[in-house]
Amino acid sequence: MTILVTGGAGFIGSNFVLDWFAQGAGPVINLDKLTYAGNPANLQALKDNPEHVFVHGDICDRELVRSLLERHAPRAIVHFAAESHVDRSIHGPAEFVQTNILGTFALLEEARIWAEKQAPSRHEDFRFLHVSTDEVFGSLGPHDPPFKESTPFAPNSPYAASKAAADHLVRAYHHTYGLPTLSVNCSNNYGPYQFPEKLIPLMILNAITHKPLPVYGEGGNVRDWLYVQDHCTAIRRVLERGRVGESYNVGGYNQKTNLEVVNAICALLDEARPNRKSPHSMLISFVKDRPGHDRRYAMDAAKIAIQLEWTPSESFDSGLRKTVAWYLDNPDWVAHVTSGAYRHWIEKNYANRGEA
Ligand code: NAD
Ligand code: TDX
Repeated sequence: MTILVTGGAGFIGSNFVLDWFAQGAGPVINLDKLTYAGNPANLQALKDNPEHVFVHGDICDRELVRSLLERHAPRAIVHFAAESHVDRSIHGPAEFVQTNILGTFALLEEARIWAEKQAPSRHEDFRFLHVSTDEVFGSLGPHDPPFKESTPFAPNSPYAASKAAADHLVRAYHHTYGLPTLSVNCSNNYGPYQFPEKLIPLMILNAITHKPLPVYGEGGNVRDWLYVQDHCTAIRRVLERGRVGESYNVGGYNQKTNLEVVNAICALLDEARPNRKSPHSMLISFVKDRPGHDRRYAMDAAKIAIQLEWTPSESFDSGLRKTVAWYLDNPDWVAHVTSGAYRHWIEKNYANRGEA
């Protein structure tokens, strides 16, 4: 049966849709506004697949969402669509409130109204799955235990606050209206098709073009890296077997400082694209820190491991090797996403950072 995916032309959404078809899991209606982060080229492999229906539109457009639900009667909504970059939320939070909070509200309302009109068994089988983030839990100190599902929310950036608000709405729609919801809070994803505003693709692409590698602060902030394919497997598992009304933390068990990540990328590029004059790590440049920069994220993913038997299968070394290879092997994709508006963003975010 059909599912409705939102944001399926973005990084995680497109990996999810490609993976969904690779599993032969059924038709997908893919609703995406194609913001700067949405890229139809990510879905090129599906261009002749009649089971993939791409709809260019906004999740805030309630009439459009209503018509898609009525026409396609999906068994689930898998909701990825969001403004997703913390630095952009610092420069301009309004879009984050609009899409992440009001857009999620629009989807929840239309899903609730539609689901309530279905036969009881159909209503019971329907799922609304929200893809959220570890950032809703705030920042950890070096010796704090990882975030659990029960950790209180303490979002610090406008992005994190908007995702936390969306999580709260999802929870309320289950509690108040009985909408069969599920939430996944995951750590930093990396892998193919990630827009190069995020740490890993930015560093790969800057390094191969011999540009400085801008590490915020002293590079000691820690993230828990999750290979995107593992995240897609976790989402499928939660959709199939997750307990309605609950949330699941998903992490990669790969806590690394940013400097460790950047050095690992440089070492892989020294192998793949040796530079006779100097190692790639010579390009590292410590720049002014992100305001309110969360120090550390780490996920306790025991609940999904015990209840749903999911654990990640990629190690950081193998996942990073695949990721670097993908960016080196796809120069056309890279050329397309790094033109025009991307250059404006790089100028805006990095021009006044100087050295730390
Ligand atoms: P992304 O920025 O790469 O893609 C977002 C997609 O949503 C784009 O295709 C964009 O066009 C679309 N979109 C934006 N606004 C829309 C709107 N109003 N209507 C319809 N489509 C719209 O994001 P991503 O990294 O793939 O993240 C996907 C989801 O996962 C987000 O909800 C994000 O908060 C969450 N998440 C991401 C990470 C990560 O490391 N990337 C980690 C945890 C959670
Ligand atoms: O140029 C940079 N230099 C740098 O040091 C960039 C872009 C980032 N960083 C640091 C900031 C973070 O400590 O690297 C770390 C990772 O940064 P991002 O890739 O921007 O990710 P982060 O802020 O951790 O948020 C990500 O994980 C949670 C995603 O972007 C979110 O969508 C997700 O919810």
